[in-house]
Amino acid sequence: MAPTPTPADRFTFGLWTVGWQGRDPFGDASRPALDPVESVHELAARGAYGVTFHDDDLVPFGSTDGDRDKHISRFKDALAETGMQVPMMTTNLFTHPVFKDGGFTSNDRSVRRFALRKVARNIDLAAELGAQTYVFWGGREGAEYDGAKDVRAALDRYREGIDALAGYVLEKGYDMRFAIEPKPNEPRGDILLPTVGHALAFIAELEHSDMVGLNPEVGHEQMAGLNFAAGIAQALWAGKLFHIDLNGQRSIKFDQDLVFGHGDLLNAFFLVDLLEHAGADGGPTYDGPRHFDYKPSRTEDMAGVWDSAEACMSTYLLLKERTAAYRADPEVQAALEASGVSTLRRPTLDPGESLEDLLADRSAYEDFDAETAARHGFGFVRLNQLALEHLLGAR
Ligand code: GLT
Ligand code: MN
Ligand code: MN
Repeated sequence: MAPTPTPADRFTFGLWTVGWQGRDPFGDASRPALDPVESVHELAARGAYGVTFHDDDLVPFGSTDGDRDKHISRFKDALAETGMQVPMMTTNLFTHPVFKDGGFTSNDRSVRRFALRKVARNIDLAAELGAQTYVFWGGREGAEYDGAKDVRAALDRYREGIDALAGYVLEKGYDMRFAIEPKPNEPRGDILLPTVGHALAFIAELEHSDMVGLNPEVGHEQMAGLNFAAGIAQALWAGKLFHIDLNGQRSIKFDQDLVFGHGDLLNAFFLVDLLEHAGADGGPTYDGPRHFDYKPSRTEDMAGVWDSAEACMSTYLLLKERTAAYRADPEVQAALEASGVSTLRRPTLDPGESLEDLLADRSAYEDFDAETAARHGFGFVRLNQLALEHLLGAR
């Protein structure tokens, strides 16, 4: 039996996820438009904690101020009726053709200025709704042709944009941090800040780098052939995991945005283990919302949309249970010990030991028997099989 989600699990969904109508480069919409108010009610009924959205998900691009107010006010009513939260918001800088060459990094300066205004306006709304994380996914910030974009200038403009907006948040006194979402490609041929690593390096160059972190997405790292759980571990290590986009992806291909776990399931198992049980005290390492950024497959009707939202949450909870059982299993603990996993936490040098001391330690080099040390196996395969057996419910 799959566990039942509750708001305490802090599951959130983008309005654009369940609201995706199934339009793709080859086909028209396969589902009707979904009213954001209905999404709030349907997700609340299923135990979600909140929703997230782009400005244009709630207020269609080009709406009058009067219409904008109406959209916002009935959405607020839905939040009040259901108790749903809005912990994260973001900006659509990719759908309207004005952003065809990007927002912050468009070669057209007037577009860059318009983009900054569009973000600032929505940051005000985000603050009003209590969103503490503001995401920047630069899907159109990139190019198809190497000669078409001066990448160094584009990075300057990207930094200028984030610095200016971070300064705005600080000046306004909003309780808000920024989270950059990397993606290697699609819709652009190549996107700037393609991976967690690139984004971390970029953040280090920012004026207000302490208030800027990451919103990594499972599928986006996997599109680049990278290990998502390992990337998340590095983001945590750097103190930069501000938010997360959970979904599924099967190998290096177009962005599939499948249900969480419907891709590399074993990596999802270790991701949940990392998020939930890898803190110093055996508790969570990440305390933000568990946010699903997936697309209900185009083959599904509305019943299938809600089934897929439930699937994301129950997969997460099942993995949480399975990883807890894995950690509690004495055989796993013995295997972890035998594999030296916990020993890696021990510093390589003794307290107070200098490199000079190490150079003087004959046991570390002159008398070290590399042949003997090379002979023992680490038992990683057995450890992985134990994880798989827990994952399959065989233990
Ligand atoms: C878009 C993208 C997602 C981002 C969203 C935030 S929008 O659907 O594919 O990965 O998280 O802008
Ligand atoms: Mn995606
Ligand atoms: Mn995403």
